Amino acid sequence: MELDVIREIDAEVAELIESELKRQQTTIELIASENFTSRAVMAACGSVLTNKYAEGKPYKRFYNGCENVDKIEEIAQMRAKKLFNADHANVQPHSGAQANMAVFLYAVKPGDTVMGMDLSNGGHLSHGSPVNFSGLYFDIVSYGINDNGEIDYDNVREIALQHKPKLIIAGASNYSRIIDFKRFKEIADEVGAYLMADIAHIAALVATGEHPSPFPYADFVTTTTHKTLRGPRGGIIMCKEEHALGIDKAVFPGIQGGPLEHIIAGKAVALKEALSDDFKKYAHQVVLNAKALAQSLMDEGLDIVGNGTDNHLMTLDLRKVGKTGKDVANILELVGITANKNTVPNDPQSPFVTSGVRLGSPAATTRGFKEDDMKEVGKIIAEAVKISDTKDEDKIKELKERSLKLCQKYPLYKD
Ligand code: DSN
Repeated sequence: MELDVIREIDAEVAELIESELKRQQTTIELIASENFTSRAVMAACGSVLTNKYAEGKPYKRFYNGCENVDKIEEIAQMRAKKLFNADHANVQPHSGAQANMAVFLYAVKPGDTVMGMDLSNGGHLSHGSPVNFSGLYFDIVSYGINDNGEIDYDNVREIALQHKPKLIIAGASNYSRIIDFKRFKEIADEVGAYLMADIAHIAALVATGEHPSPFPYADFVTTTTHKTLRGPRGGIIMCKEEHALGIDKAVFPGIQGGPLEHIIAGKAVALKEALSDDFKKYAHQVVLNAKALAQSLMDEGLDIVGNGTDNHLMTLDLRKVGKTGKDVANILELVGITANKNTVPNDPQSPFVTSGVRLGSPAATTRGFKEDDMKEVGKIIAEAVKISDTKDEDKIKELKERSLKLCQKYPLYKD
């Protein structure tokens, strides 16, 4: 229906959207940061709210005519606070990186020392990468993970004691173990640092009790809304009441102008969904499915960093089989599985090649996949790894049919 409306004006773009829909319907999505949001969320994002300017906060705007978006934004704030048990929520950040940037603007000054997880160890660009604002304007010290894929908290403490950061970031884009926020808080307190938890990846698990909450330990909690949380692309900052005013100012006018009220409406709808019992079951299944996939891959003789996972993701370590992440991610695409290459601890390959592939269960779980399906996915991946050099066409065809069969078992965006 929406496509017909677009097609009337722009057949070229309509065709590409249709083709993307088909790609999503017919491939197994294992990118750990992706998900399939509901039609209700998409409808909110595609609504008339896109027409409205609303700089400022609900009921304190710089534009008139905000009576509806005020209420919508307030609902989104209330739901975020309820879901995460937070004192304060700002739902305006356009993305997770923007949310992190606003915390930096509020909590530290250019040149101050900030400590985060190294990007190649599973951190995030906005946690101090030299090519990101965080690394360009702040003095960054990084911690990593050990060979078992775990944060070494004694080492984090040593680094913190040595460098006395003003802000410590606990959170990751590729970490498969439970994060000990209490331990991070003890370290932050010892050196007088603020603690920011970036729960972008594990948001749904935190919201449903599948992962311990960063509250009451963190001063600031940032998240995206589109990963495990299954909402529209965007960010949220939550914080203790004492920081509320400063964080709001950092978002606007600090780093953003007009909030995207259509996306905020999408966030409100997604947060309502996330408060449901069904979502609790979903988050639990996400973890069961990730564990089942990790086990299946290990049963097939492949290595997983840390020999398993406690959350929604894992990293396939290809060093033992002499393959690269780049080649394996590419062959997976040919057999109908989407994933991304990723470094493993002490990776001998460059970040453009890597020795690993990150795999996640959130999107497949939304489709309806259960443990047995993930077991079959593991088997398909293991077969694909074997042919990543030869690209045996018959085998590719066979594996692609097996992937498609799973997708057809769980139709997406059909009704
Ligand atoms: N790009 C996201 C991820 O894939 O984890 C992080 O922002």
